[in-house]
Amino acid sequence: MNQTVRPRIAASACPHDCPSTCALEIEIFGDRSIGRVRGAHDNAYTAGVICAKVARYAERVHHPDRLKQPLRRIGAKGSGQFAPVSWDDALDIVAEGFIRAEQAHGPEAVWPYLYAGTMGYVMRDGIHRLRHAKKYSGFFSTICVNPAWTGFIAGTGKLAGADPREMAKSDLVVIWGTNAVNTQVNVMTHATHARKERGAKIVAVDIYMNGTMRQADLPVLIRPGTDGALACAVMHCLFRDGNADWDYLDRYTDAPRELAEHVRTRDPQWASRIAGCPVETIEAFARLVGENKRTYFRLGYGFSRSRNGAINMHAASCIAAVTGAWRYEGGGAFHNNGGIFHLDSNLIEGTDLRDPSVRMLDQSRIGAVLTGDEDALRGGPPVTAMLIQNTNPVSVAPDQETVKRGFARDDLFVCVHEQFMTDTAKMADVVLPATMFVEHDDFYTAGGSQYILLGAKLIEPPGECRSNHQVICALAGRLGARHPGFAMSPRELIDATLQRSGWGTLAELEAKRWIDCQPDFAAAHYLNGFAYPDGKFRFKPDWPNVPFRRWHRNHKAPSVPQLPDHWEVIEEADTEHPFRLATSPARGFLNSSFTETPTSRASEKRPEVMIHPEDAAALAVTNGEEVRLGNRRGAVRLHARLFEGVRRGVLIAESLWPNSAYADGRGINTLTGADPIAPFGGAAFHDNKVWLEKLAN
Ligand SMILES: Nc1nc2c(c(=O)[nH]1)N[C@H]1C(S)=C(S)[C@@H](COP(=O)(O)OP(=O)(O)OC[C@H]3O[C@@H](n4cnc5c(=O)[nH]c(N)nc54)[C@H](O)[C@@H]3O)O[C@H]1N2
Ligand SMILES: Nc1nc2c(c(=O)[nH]1)N[C@H]1C(S)=C(S)[C@@H](COP(=O)(O)OP(=O)(O)OC[C@H]3O[C@@H](n4cnc5c(=O)[nH]c(N)nc54)[C@H](O)[C@@H]3O)O[C@H]1N2
Ligand code: SF4
Ligand SMILES: [Mo]
Repeated sequence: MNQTVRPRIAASACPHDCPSTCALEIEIFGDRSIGRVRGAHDNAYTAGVICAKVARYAERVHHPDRLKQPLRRIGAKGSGQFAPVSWDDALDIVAEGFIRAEQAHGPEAVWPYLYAGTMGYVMRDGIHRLRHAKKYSGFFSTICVNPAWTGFIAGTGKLAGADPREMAKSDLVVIWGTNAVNTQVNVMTHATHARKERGAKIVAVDIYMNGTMRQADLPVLIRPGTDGALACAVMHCLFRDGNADWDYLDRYTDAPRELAEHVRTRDPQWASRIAGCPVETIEAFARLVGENKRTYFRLGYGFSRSRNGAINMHAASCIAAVTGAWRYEGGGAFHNNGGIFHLDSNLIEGTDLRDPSVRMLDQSRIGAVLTGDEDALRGGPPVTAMLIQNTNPVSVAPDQETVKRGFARDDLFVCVHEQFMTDTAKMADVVLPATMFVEHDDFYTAGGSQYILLGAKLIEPPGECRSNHQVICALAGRLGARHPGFAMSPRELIDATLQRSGWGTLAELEAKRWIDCQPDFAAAHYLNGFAYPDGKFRFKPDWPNVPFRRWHRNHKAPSVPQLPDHWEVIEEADTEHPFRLATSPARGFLNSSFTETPTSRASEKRPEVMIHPEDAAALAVTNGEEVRLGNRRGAVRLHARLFEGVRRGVLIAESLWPNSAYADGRGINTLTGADPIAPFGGAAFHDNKVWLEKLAN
């Protein structure tokens, strides 16, 4: 790249699966190169700040290892032996593979599998149009948001909350179960603004002293999976100390007296025994919440990734209703804004072609699905063909040994469309090279703020890379799939979708760069009532009927506690497995993305597990020593890092390294389970019991 040439600056949006969805400004050189990436200053949420890994995006776009031509497998499955092939031949092979599967077992034998490598609507969701048109097996998305969204909606009735920018106007910001310093820097921008401008306090609730906890005025360090107990004790104190807003409770909530009675026995002593944090810390937390009506609860995903995660999310969200914090600017709760954008997704997803009788397969249970588990297959045919876009399940999915056994099947035909030769691409029969966000047109909505943003094509892709949309439309042609969306360009799809959804035109979005979709104060704070027919917040949700993904009940409704509580369904440690392991996100990576960029790899160094020095001493493990972690699902080898900031009995492995970065090729998800989280599924990535041993040498 010739840095003496002055670049032009182009607007874009970060495509990654991160709540922030930052508004970007990107240096463009000619029609093939990008330079530095910065956060847009005039975007009120991004406010000029982005994370380091995306600031260095040129490393990823211009990475020498990018896939640049279609490949066909020539060695054994997983051997990594591929030969180049033309696009036409590659697409023919894929279409033939799908037709063969359909002829043998019916269309449900084909399973299109996706996730959020790009959050762009056109590129991420177009694969649904193909599956609806062909009646391929459905994709029940559970791996990330399911427990958290269900838990939040259980209370409010809707996935939306107080304007995230209001954090800057709060007197107390509670950052609960999200390591915002790593995973969404902008939360810290607004929370620290409140601290500077108003003397606001920051409370963080987490299971280790991560970067966010270290910045908090009051870090509340608890045992994994015990947030329900903490929330109950905080509510106990609020009722006890006269800090409950009874006028608000009577007007806006369903069962306040039952709740008050229920938490009367759940005092800080009770919670301290379960959650492990001192009674004084719980009292101090409750006092801060009680004394500051403008308390903003920023509830993250982390604490929902336990077997009781949906219940715990709901319990935490109840606190704001007890104090009536919702009444005040800078007060209330927020998790995600998915409920405010009301997009008409039909042209992109082909929802008009959806046949509700087609089975839905659980994303998180991909291992069970591919190894023929009858329950996972829901009584239907085996899966014998897959198209995979924007995801890397051989690394990111739980129960990795089972996933690997599934992908190793010789009777399974797999096409992976990717930017890099990932753990999943290595298992494919056909690998197709994909564009990156600066190389195609798309639009985005932000989960953690309130914008619709445009990310237009800015440069030409390298080699023969093609976008997801191009691949889906080319396959649709070969497979005889029909829908108006297949004949439209990405720009036409964006324009038509915006217009149908009431958000203007593409030309308008292009001129403005983003649309601020923030509902007004009364709506965002539910001052006209919560989103249930009676307008009341639910302390006592009707769990099986929480208004989320009503169209698909994948799991038998388990008996979930009716009121907020500590639900004892987590994988508690036992004598054989004395440790609890969480696999929290690493700062330099984004799931398995950026594990290929040199500066991210350098910042993360190597796969490590954090352990308390006294636990390490008891096992005679020294700092930096290689150890083995295991449970009934398998074992992994990685290096111990002694750290006072984890609790005794808890281990933290900031993930997700590629499997090849581990001594024996087994990644951290070897240890995580795929049994669904109640009530609607999900993966309990931070809820694992394990043993730890020194390597025998
Ligand atoms: N740098 C970076 N950024 C990312 C990602 C990444 O991998 N790396 N991933 C992206 C994605 S896909 C998502 S969904 C978001 C997720 O972002 P977050 O909302 O931050 O959720 P998690 O990343 O799962 O975990 C956040 C924190 O929850 C803690 N935690 C785990 N179990 C418990 C518990 O039982 N109780 C409490 N109180 N805390 C617990 C973890 O230790 C961690 O510090 O981040 C996105 N941003
Ligand atoms: N142990 C553990 N496991 C976890 C988690 C955890 O906290 N701990 N977090 C979980 C969570 S929250 C999530 S969301 C999942 C995420 O898991 P994934 O959705 O698999 O996310 P990534 O690992 O980022 O992989 C996305 C892939 O998409 C590719 N990609 C990006 N853009 C495009 C595109 O436009 N076209 C195509 N064809 N490909 C593209 C990237 O190169 C990358 O390889 O992981 C889960 N796994
Ligand atoms: S903070 Fe999140 S949205 Fe913003 S640039 Fe980084 S990964 Fe993208
Ligand atoms: Mo996620």
